[in-house]
This record gives sequence, C-alpha cells and structure tokens, in this order.
Amino acid sequence: MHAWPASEVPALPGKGRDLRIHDTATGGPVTLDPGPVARIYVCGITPYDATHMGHAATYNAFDLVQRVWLDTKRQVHYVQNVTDVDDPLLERANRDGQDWTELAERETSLFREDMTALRMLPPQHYIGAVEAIPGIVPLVERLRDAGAAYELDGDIYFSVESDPHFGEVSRLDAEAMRLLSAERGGDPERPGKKNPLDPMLWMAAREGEPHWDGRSLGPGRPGWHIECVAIALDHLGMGFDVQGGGSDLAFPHHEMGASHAHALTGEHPYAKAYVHAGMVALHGEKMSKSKGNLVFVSALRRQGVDPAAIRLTLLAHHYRSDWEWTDAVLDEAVERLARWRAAVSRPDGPPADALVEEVRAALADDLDAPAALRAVDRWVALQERAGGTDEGAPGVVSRTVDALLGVAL
Ligand code: 5CA
Ligand code: ZN
Repeated sequence: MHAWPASEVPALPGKGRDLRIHDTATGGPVTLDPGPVARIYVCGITPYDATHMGHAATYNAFDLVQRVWLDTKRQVHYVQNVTDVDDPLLERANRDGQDWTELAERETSLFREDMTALRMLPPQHYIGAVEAIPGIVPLVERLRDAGAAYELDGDIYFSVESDPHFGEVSRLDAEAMRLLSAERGGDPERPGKKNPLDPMLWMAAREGEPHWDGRSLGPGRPGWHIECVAIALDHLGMGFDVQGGGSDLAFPHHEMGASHAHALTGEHPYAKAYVHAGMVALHGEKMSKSKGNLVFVSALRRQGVDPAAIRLTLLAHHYRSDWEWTDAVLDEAVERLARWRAAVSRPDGPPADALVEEVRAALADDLDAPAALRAVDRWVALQERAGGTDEGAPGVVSRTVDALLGVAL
C-alpha cells in the first residue's frame, strides 16, 4: 500500500554522529555501524483507534533514529507494516457492526494523515498483512517441512524449541513469558501444544471469518509474528540494523519474530538491535485500545493544536521512559514552540554552531531528545536576553530543529 509524503530534511553543516542505542537483547547500549544504507523495520499499527499518543510517541522515537542516520549522510531503508487482518481488528469491526476492510482502510488513512502532520518520515515500503499473505504461506510451509512447526486441529504452530536463541530478545523467565503470552494474543492454555508458548503461524479458516488460500496449509489466515517476519525478510533481509516498536512488543512479538527468522534462514541475528519505546499513559494507566483511555492526534488537530506542539510534547520525554500525557505537558510544548518561533524569526542571534553539535550529541546518545530540547532552550534564552549579531544563526537553529527533531519552526 502507499505510505505518506516525505517532508524535506535539510542538510546540516559538519558531520553527524553514529547512533548509540539501548538494545533490549543485550540490555545495554550498542553503537550501530550501518552500511551506506541503514535498514530499519518498525512494527506498524493494527488499524483501529489510530493514531493515539502512545502510537505517536513510538513512531517519533524511530523517526529520530532515521534523522540521526540521515545526518551521517547514510540512506535509510525503512519498512513498516499494517496489521490489517487480526483478531482484535475483526472483534472491533464486529462490535461496531462495520465491515473490517472499511475500518482498516479508514484508520490507515487517518494514520497517514497524522504521520504527515507530525512530519514523520515515511517508510519506503508500507505493507499490509493481507497483501503479504502470498509471501507468508511459503514461509509457513518451509517451517513445517523443516520440523520447526506442527499442526494442531488444522492450525499450524511454531515450535519455540526449534530455535536455540529463543528467549534472547526479551530475556524473560518462563513464568513471565507465559503471563505475557496470555495477555498479548497467545494461547498458552490451549491443550495439545508442544510448548504452551508456541505461537500460531497459520490459523485454519473459522466460520464467518475472512480467509485466504494457504496452498498445502489449507484456507486460513496468518499469525501475527510471521506477518512482520515475512515483510522484513522480503524487503530488508537478515541482520538488519533496528527492529523497533513499543516495549509491549518485546515479548512475545519480537521474540517470536526473531525465532521464526532464525529457524527459516539458519542465520543469526535477525536484527542487530531490538529497540523499544516506553509506554504513554493517561490517567495513570497505559494508553490502550482495550481500556479506551486514548488521546488522539487527529482530535487535537481538529481542536486547532499545532502538530509541531504535539511533536514537541513527545520530544520532551525520553523515548525509553514511561510517561503520562496531561494537558500540562501539551501546554508547556505550546509555549516552548511559540518562544522558539519568535527567537528564530529575528534577523540575527547568538552563534549557533555549538548548538548543532549539542543536538547531534544528545540524539546520538540513545536518542536523548529532552537534552536536545534543553540545548535549543539555552540558545533561545540567550537570544531573548541578549540577542546576538550572527546573521546566519536563526536559520541554522531552525534547520537543526527541522532536520534532527522533525519540527518546522
Ligand atoms: N500491529 C502491531 C505491531 S505488528 C501493533 O502492535 N499494533 S498497535 O496498533 O497495537 O501498536 C502500534 C505501535 O504502537 C506498537 O509499536 C506499540 O508498541 C505502540 N504502542 C501502543 N500503545 C502504546 C502506548 N500506550 N505507548 C507507547 N507506544 C504504544
Ligand atoms: Zn510487528
């Protein structure tokens, strides 16, 4: 499917820095050394209740990854999916008495509009689960034929024991895995499975549910994890640089995805770093579709909130921390945006060369956007207090904020 339009990324003077980022699989920082083309896969939305601030915060984190890479003069090969068929989507469509394909299309369009408004760089390949099915079926057949998958009443399950690296992404103990599996789309209680954690690869057609030709698998639809693996392997191949998503995807989604890919290719690793964004909460609880405690990007836009202020609110929080969306954090960003805009609207100002390096250094150090904002705040405060005579400075600040933070002043 098509993605959304890209905003221009201005080139900055000097040279960008290599990204050091926290990797869930090693539990510490890794300095990434991508080739001339950096490769990133970011898990996309399941298209209903989009785009809430939790979504926006997670996509903001991976937009920064790309901006740091672009600043090092690398190209970025970015792939994102849309889970446009899955249990929760079908459940929501049924609940509301609407056609699931219409729901998915409408919400995906809204997501595109929100991403455009927030100036998130688009993926080069934006792929729906449904359009990926012809590529998924042969992978499941291969896993089954290699003995890494088995049948249970017509459904096909992946055997986690087929991957010696299973568990290395999330590094959780068996009990924690079991609890999270039940919570996040797995079925550890189903009798007859070899291991309770084994995830479904192919679900045989159910009465009244959509299904597709699965060749030797029979009619059905794909499991969740194999969807992302099929798309990532097709467009990026093994050993890509970053697998991204929110922290709720570390287990089971990214753990299972890595295992599927290891079993399919015999290669390791699937991704060089597994990067996870913290959870945004509202009223003390994780913003989630199931609880319905959501603040939508589109609702704020309709109320006239500048998308740049929404983006500054996201940037004011470190991507790895869990944080709470409140009116106050948005108000602070609105005020900051106004001050920044006034400061760069003057013909001259204090020198800005050091600022470019400060913002670069902050982002290269595990995407420390709050530190980057503080650096800009310092320049703005100096401009407000004393001004300066450097004619190019306001332009340099404006282009730095645009190129590295995605905020147009
Ligand atoms: N379609 C799958 C991924 S393949 C999925 O998880 N979709 S989603 O719509 O539920 O979430 C999309 C992205 O937003 C995921 O990376 C998820 O981790 C992230 N996300 C969901 N809720 C929050 C939240 N409250 N805070 C931060 N990120 C969130
Ligand atoms: Zn995914």
